[in-house]
Formats: sequence, C-alpha cells, structure tokens
Amino acid sequence: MQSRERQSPMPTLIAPTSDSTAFSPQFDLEGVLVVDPLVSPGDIDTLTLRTAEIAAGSVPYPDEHLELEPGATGLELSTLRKINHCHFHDEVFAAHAAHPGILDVIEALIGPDIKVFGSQLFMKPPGGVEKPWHQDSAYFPLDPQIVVTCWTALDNVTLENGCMHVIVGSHRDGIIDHSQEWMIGDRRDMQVPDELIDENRTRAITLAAGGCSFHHGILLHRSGPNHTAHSRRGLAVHYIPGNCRWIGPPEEEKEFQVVRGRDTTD
Ligand SMILES: O=C(O)CCC(=O)C(=O)O
Repeated sequence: MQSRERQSPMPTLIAPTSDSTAFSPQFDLEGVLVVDPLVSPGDIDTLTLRTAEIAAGSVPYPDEHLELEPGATGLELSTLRKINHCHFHDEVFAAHAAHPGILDVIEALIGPDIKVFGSQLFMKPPGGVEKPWHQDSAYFPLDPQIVVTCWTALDNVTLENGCMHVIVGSHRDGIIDHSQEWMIGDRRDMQVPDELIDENRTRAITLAAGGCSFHHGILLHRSGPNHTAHSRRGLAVHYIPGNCRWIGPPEEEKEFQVVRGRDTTD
C-alpha cells in the first residue's frame, strides 16, 4: 500500500463536471463523474450529527450492521469503520438517499425509474485502513447488472485521508475475478489482484464536504488509508433502475426502495 502511494505521490485528479448535458456521455465513456458541490452544508451537518449519535449509541442502530476497524473492541467514533444499509435503518440516511439533486444526476445516467439497492457509510477514522481494488457489481447479484453509486463526502476528502482512486474506463472491460485474498482483521475478503492494475490509468477523486462522485458498478476503484488525525467519512448509496431484480440467494434478498418513478419489474 505505502509503496503504491510512493510510486504516484501526485496522481491526476478527476475534475468536477457541472454541465448536466455532459453527465451521460462522460459517464458512458469514463464510468465516473464528479459533481462538487452538490449536497448543502446544512444537510452534511445533519448527516454527520446522526453518524455521531449512532456511534455514541444515543440513536439505536442494529449492531449487525455496524463494522469496527480491525482489532477494535468497543463502539465509538474512532473505532467505527462502516455503517451498513443505513438508508434502510435510519430516516436521516433515507432522506439523503432521496436527495433531489442526487436523483437528477442518477436519472441522467440510468433513467427515470430509480430504486435504492443498498448503502454504506465508510467512516475511515484516523488510522483507518485502505479498501483495496474491487468492483461493486462483483458483490451484487442483479439483473440487469446496472448499478450507479453516489459517494457523498461528509468531510473534505484528500489524498492524505484516504480518497478514492479509480481506473477510468475500466467499467467497459467487464468484471474481473476477485481472486486475491484480503484480510480485514480476522475477516477474509477478496480483491482484484494488484498485478492486474495498470497504475498509469489510475486517477484520484478529492472532494470538498458536500461534493459527490458517481461511479459505475463495474468500475475498478479503491480507497487509501487515513494518515490524518480526523475522520474521512463517505456515504455510498447504490442506485439501480426500476427494472432491476435480485438474482442472488432468496434468503439474502433485501427490499429495494423506489425513490423516483416506479418499480418496473412486474
Ligand atoms: O469509501 C471508501 O473507503 C470505499 C468506497 C467504496 O469502495 C465504494 O463506495 O464502493
């Protein structure tokens, strides 16, 4: 990880786009789009406050959807790694998933019927570990396999505190076998092998709090470790079109929320 960062101390950054007519062509070509700013400072304050309340236990949240940093034992802001499926379990995150400005971008990319498939708040506390190269759709059994993730920065996101890095255009190369083991503490996960990554094609996404990046489900991406004394929180909401169905094990199927238009699976 550190050697990767030494190799590219100043990666090329992805510039924000504000021309909505360019959203779809750019996304088709690059598989990623940055709109910064998008979410208001007031809304960001509401989200960060709720995050702190969940970490402090003052707002109830199901334990099984809270993940701690490797080696941590007690739940607090400095140990919380991830809040899973937050749009489903908390009204503040549900309201964010239906944010009209975000949905306008999603509509330009996948059409007028939009459902939420899932959400994850990546807390990346000080010292928080990297998330290695992966493709979201490798984990999402959906048909058609169309997922766009909106990743909203709740803090200013920099190279030092673990911004995302992407391989522009990699969504056009299909899903790659996640065949390299990745241990997160004692939990085993998988990643795309490092040797399959062309470092010359990577670009970094830095954002101000309230900025959003949108990435295709097949886009290769990772995030770095947090080398700073402050959290780097990013709220990822996964959007799918109205005709999308779950094709994984029935017992793992989750309810999809329609946030614009209608469910067109019938
Ligand atoms: O925020 C991170 O650290 C990782 C984000 C990510 O992998 C995702 O949104 O799919």
